[in-house]
Amino acid sequence: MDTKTSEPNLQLDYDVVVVGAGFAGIYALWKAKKMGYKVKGFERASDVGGTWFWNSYPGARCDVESYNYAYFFDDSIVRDWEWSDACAGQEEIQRYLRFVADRCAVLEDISFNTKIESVQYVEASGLWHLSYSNDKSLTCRYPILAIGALSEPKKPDIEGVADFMGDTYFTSNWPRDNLVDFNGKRVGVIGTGSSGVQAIPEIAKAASELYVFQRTANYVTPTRSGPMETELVLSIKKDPKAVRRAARESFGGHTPLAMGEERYLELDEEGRERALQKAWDGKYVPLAFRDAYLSEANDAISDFIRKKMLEQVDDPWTAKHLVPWDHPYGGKRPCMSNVYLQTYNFPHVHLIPLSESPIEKIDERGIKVSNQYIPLDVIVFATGFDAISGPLFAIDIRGLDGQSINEAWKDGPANYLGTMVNGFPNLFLPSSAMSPSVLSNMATLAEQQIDFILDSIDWLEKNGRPGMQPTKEAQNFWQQETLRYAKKRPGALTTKSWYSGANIPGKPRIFMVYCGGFKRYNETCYQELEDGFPSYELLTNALSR
Ligand code: N01
Repeated sequence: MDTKTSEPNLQLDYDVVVVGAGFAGIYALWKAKKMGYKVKGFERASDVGGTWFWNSYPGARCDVESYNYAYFFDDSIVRDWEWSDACAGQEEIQRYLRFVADRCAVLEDISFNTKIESVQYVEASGLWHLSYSNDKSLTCRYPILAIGALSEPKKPDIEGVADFMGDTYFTSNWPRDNLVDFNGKRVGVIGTGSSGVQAIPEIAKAASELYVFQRTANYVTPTRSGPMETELVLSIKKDPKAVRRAARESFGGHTPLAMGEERYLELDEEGRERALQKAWDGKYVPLAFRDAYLSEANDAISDFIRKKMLEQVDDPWTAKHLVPWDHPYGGKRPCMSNVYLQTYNFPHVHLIPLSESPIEKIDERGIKVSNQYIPLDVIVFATGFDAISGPLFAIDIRGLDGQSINEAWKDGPANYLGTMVNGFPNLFLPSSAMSPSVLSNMATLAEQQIDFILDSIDWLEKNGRPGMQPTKEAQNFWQQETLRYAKKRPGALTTKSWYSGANIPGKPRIFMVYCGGFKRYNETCYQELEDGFPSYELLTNALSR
């Protein structure tokens, strides 16, 4: 279809189309409907859940506390749901999302098992044209692509993957039947990020031999998983709105479990060690000091965690290789587990550090690393995602003049406030680049961004404006802001991480997460709204811009 000029009289099918039925998508459908818009949802999976649908590998669990990692827009939902664990597992979170979708009566609005293939702006009519299921399509004025930041698995980039004759699994797309049987098998796991760290101890319970292929070691601190504190639960249920307000006023989109009361710079060596040990015992070691954001404080935290990690592994060679010496704490996404490091104390679990013995290739029967050949029955890829921009690139998205999002972002993501892109009027992108996204509580972010997006749509409708897009100047400013705060975050610009696209060969290296804090982000969004969107171009009619 000619996106530029054709179809001036395109029929409007829906006001709002929401793609994706995870945290953001479910809330968007409910809220848009409640505001009186005609809505439609699409989900490529067979059920709601998003991330929590696909990543059903053994051991999958959230390491943000459940009482924070939840919706707060409806008091009765908060009061009627009981979490069984302070950090709920995948199955429970997916069940929770189904419960919410059901309660909000949005299931009937969603077409499941339906992948949106293209999203194209039709300038002549000022509408978006979405196509799916090969030959079906519809139009809307406001597409909301709630497709998540970690939903496009990284494609295997190891020679010979397709030759392997044994079973292969991806943590990011685990079989729904749960019939994966590792019993008595020789298993290889590639990848030691959050998914690998959670799956490895579970796989080790059944496998006869387990080989872990580790390219980069990660920080691993104790998980906060365990029983919910009754008093905390009662206080949350008493006033959910207060929790919601507090989360938006916080730095990370949630209330931290605890935080050190003293400042690193004001303590002597002994005081620092005491504060670190207290924080370790209380499971808040990243926030051991009030000024933990300082690089000196972060260095002390990193060293302390390294020391604690070394203590948990019996074999000194394995211990040394499991510890991240190459980057500071927080440079990559840290992991949490009480059992991961100890797993290497079992005689059948072997660490293969790829820094010393890189993978040469995979063949029919196993993996060849530089100094040995390892025969395997099963390979598990815990190799992560083409994060943040990858999910958008997997859809053919075209804006003004038929420009694709891939072209617009060929040098890295450019947007304003993480939600809108110049050249793509009325297209909304929650949980995308340059929002607090993965460095905040994604559940809080989902509610905040959908509120802001729908309030913006409502503003357009009430002011008789057919559309908006951020100016290029606003985008440049936001890129600079994102960079300015990234510079302050220890390790952000010096560590190879998926935060900056370094895990995908050829991807531009841009730090893609806004780390100025949730409060500042929320305030900046709502200041725009209050001031009538000064950083945006407001369309006067469908054709003018
Ligand atoms: O993915 P990752 P993930 N050869 O990219 C390695 C969230 N999450 O699925 O670090 C060899 O972190 C790669 O090595 P390197 C969370 O935000 C949350 O584990 O690139 N190795 C790395 O070790 C998390 O950060 C939760 O050198 C290769 C691993 O594979 C995000 O999802 C649970 C390789 C990928 O780690 C992604 O986590 C799970 C290759 N060719 C996930 N390619 C919780 O809330 C990649 N690797 C607990």
